[in-house]
Amino acid sequence: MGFFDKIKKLAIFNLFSELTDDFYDELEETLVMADMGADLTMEMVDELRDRCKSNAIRDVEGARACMREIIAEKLTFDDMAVDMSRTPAIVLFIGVNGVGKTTSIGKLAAHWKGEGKKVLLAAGDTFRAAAADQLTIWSERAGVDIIKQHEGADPAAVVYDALNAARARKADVVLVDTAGRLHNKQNLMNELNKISRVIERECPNSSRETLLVLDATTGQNGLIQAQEFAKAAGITGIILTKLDGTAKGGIVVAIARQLGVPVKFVGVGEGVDDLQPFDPAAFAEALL
Ligand SMILES: Nc1nc2c(ncn2[C@@H]2O[C@H](COP(=O)(O)OP(=O)(O)OP(=O)(O)O)[C@@H](O)[C@H]2O)c(=O)[nH]1
Ligand SMILES: [Mg+2]
Repeated sequence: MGFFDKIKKLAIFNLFSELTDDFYDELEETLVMADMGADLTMEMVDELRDRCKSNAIRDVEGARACMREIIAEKLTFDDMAVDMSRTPAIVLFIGVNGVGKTTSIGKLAAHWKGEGKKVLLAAGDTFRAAAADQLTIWSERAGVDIIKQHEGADPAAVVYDALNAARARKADVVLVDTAGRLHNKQNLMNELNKISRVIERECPNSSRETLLVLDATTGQNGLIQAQEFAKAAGITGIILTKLDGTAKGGIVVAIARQLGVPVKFVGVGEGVDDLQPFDPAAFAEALL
């Protein structure tokens, strides 16, 4: 079983034998149903028609290969990997409530630890005591250190502590958890800015990423929210979780396209191995 086997294939290419108008109509409908969004669907189907015409492709298998290329192209950016060139690299995880921030940090901590990196977790969600407890369980599971404070502490102060610890312990990467928040809550957005300022001040030479965590099952609505969020906080990549819970893998393409930043990881389950670096070509192949 490959990692993307939990994503439902779009069967359209098995239903037709010729590239008729019916085929293209059905393809459009299938892509919209898969959460690609109407605009992106039109754009891609037009591209497919053009490419099939200019390359004299007349069979469905040829069109399938062509469509895979188109999808993979839309998902490929220069900076697919998390930048860890300047240590301690700092990765901030943000997003609305319950999308999978803490779980993704736990999975990534295990993943990077497994690669031999020294990982440190920062429990920047001080909103509930349970949040730090949850992250602590993940830190124990992954065998990595965690820096935390009491409930209600200033998240920026936790991050400050974590960065000092990271320098002292020569950590390769610090993963910063934050409380779930809505993009339109200005005070909570200011809190993220404060965290960013602390990072900038304490570790001006570090590699930095801000990853927006999105729940794939919220589909097109989540996309609109995410756009606002990205505007308010600034993001360098996306983690798309819960792709196992939806038959609508097209949301991956729509999000990367509309936010203009790469999907860097996808989650397909609650287990420690259910998060992986995102591979556009493998994904396109799984989808079609
Ligand atoms: N099926 C599935 N469940 C996931 C995935 N990622 C996270 N979850 C589950 O989603 C729920 C919420 O995950 P959390 O990591 O606590 O989410 P969060 O964004 O930290 O939530 P808050 O801190 O409350 O904002 C948990 O039950 C996770 O196990 C995924 O890729 N697939
Ligand atoms: Mg959390």
